[in-house]
Formats: sequence, C-alpha cells, structure tokens
Amino acid sequence: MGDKAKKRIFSGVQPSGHLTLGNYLGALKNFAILQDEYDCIYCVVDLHSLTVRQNPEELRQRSYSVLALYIACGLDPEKNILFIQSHVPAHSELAWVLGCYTYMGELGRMTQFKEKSSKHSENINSGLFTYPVLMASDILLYNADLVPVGDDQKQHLELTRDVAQRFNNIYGETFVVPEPYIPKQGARIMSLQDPEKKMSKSDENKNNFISIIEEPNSIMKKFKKAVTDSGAEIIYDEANKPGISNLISIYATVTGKAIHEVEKEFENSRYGEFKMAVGDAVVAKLTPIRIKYNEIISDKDYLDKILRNGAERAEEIASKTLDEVYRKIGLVRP
Ligand code: AQP
Repeated sequence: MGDKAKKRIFSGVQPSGHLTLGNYLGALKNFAILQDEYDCIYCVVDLHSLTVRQNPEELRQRSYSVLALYIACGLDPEKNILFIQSHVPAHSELAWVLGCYTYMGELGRMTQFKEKSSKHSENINSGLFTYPVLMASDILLYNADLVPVGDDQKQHLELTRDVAQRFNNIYGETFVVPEPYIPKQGARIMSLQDPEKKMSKSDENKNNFISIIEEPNSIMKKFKKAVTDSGAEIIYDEANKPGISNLISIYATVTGKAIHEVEKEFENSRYGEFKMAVGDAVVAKLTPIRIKYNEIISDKDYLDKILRNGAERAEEIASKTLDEVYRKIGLVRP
C-alpha cells in the first residue's frame, strides 16, 4: 500500500447519457467540495457503459462531455487526476484477477444487475453481471480511502470492501479497504414523473430527468409537469408523498437548507407555486455550470491535454498496485 500525504478519493461517472441533476447532487457536487482536503482521482468510466448498448459516436462525444462537466462543476484538472478509464489498461487487468476472488452468489445479489437485466432483457450480458468487479478494480487500484457515491452504488461499494478484505486475508495487506461517502441530502434523487424510481441519465422518458446542461425553459417545463401527490400540504413523507418529498429533497439540496426549513418556507404555498420555486432554484444552480461547459466542450485540444496528463498520472499509481498484486498471487514478473 503506497504512502500518501493526504487521504485519497476515487469516484467515476459513466458516459451513458446526459448527466442528470441526480448525478450532480448525488456525486459531482461533492467531488468539487472534497478536492481541497483530499487527493482526488475522478474517472470517466467508459468501459462500464459498454454493459448497455451504446452508439459509438455518441459514446465518444459523451466521454468528453463528462470530462467537461467535471471541470464545469468546479474540478481543477491540475489539482485532481481526471482521466478516462479505458486509457489505463490496469483497470481491466485487475478486474480479471478480482473476478477470480468474487463469487457468483455475491454478484447475483446486486440490485443494479437485477434492475438492469429486467430493463435490458434482450441483452443480459456477462459484463452487466461482472460490473461490480470492474468497479472494485477502479477503486482498489488507487488505494482509495473514500468513495463519494449516490445511494444506488452503496451495495457495489460493500462488495468492493468484501473483495479487498478477502484478498488481504489471503495475501497480506495489499488493498486499502475503502469507505463510502454518501451525502446526507441528495443521495437519491427520484424521477420527476415516477418518483418511486431513481432519476437516471439513460431513462427513455426525457421528462423523468433534468440534465445538468439543460436550458432553463425546458427545466421549468419539466418541473411544472412533475408528478405530485394527493393532498395539498408540502411536507416530507416518502411513503405517502413520494413526488412532493422528492421535490423537497431537490430544493433542500440545491439551496443548502434543511428539510424542515423548506416545509416551513412553503407551509402556505400551493403545489404549483412550490414546483416553480424548485425549478427556479435548480436553474440558478445549473446555469453557471452550463455556461462554463459550453465554453470548454468544443476545445478538444484542451480536453485531450487534460486526458493525456490524467492518464499518465493515474497509470503511475495503478501500475504499482497491479504489479504488487501480480507478484503476490504468483505471476512471473520480468
Ligand atoms: N438519482 C440519483 N440520485 C443521486 N445520485 C445518483 N447517482 C446516479 N443517479 C443518482 C450517482 O451518480 C454517480 C454516477 O453514476 P453512474 O454514471 O456511475 O451510474 P448510475 O449510478 O447507474 O447512474 P445513472 O444516472 O442511473 O446512469 P444509468 O442510467 O446509465 O444507469 C454515482 O455516484 C451514482 O451513485
């Protein structure tokens, strides 16, 4: 395990669609907050997105788009290592090894596998099944102490911890066993039309999600159409009022207010007024990000330079871990 002056963070986002408000509040927003205190590595996990069929040209474009969004959300490419997963082959190499230390039963229990295989029943490929092994490899290669993720990735992170501990028990201390960093608010933003379901960037119904770079008019329209519940009170009650609770949660996370403060603020308001206030707060939060994103997305030279530099710095760390693993399990090293 390498010596580190600061604790290390690793996290990634799949370029599987336009990043949503859920991705922002559950993950990206916190990435930027953590960058001063930690040694941070943020990856565009393009190999993960292959578990679902992608249009090649769109996938390439979206990989740049995630990188540009990292920067637009405030990540400094000098301070942090920003790179694309497929640029560092050690991710796939370690995934093979870790796959030999992960049980079929463990992978079969993963909620995301169950959800995605029912959603993509025509393409239940083995990559979808072994997705958490590649994720474990992403994290363990860098000996990350902390992994900022939304609530949906918690189960995968627990599996990563189990695999790391199993490996360490057999071969001696090799991997740092990472802790999840799950935000208190915003860890699970729900779909606007179907608030029992998580907001997802690959959702076919565009009214279900707000994209981070969406135009204000479109954001406001989607909030206007957002599903609410019976009754008229603006109170947080996930079981009986999932639609209003989701909107309260969005408003609270975006404005930095507590849930009870939001309930108080809107105690005399109607649903319609509240929905518009949520829309306004989201537009105010996302507008500077969209402006910054538009400034940099077409500058491919700038983005490629960051990617080359990021891959080089990531490779340096990853290759050391992989070498240590190969030696410990008995592979010949020249
Ligand atoms: N709805 C959400 N609320 C809070 N956090 C969320 N995250 C995703 N959806 C929400 C967090 O965003 C990070 C990046 O996610 P990912 O790209 O690794 O894939 P995902 O978790 O499968 O996210 P999506 O948007 O649902 O993608 P698709 O549609 O491709 O499956 C993670 O930290 C995640 O927790």
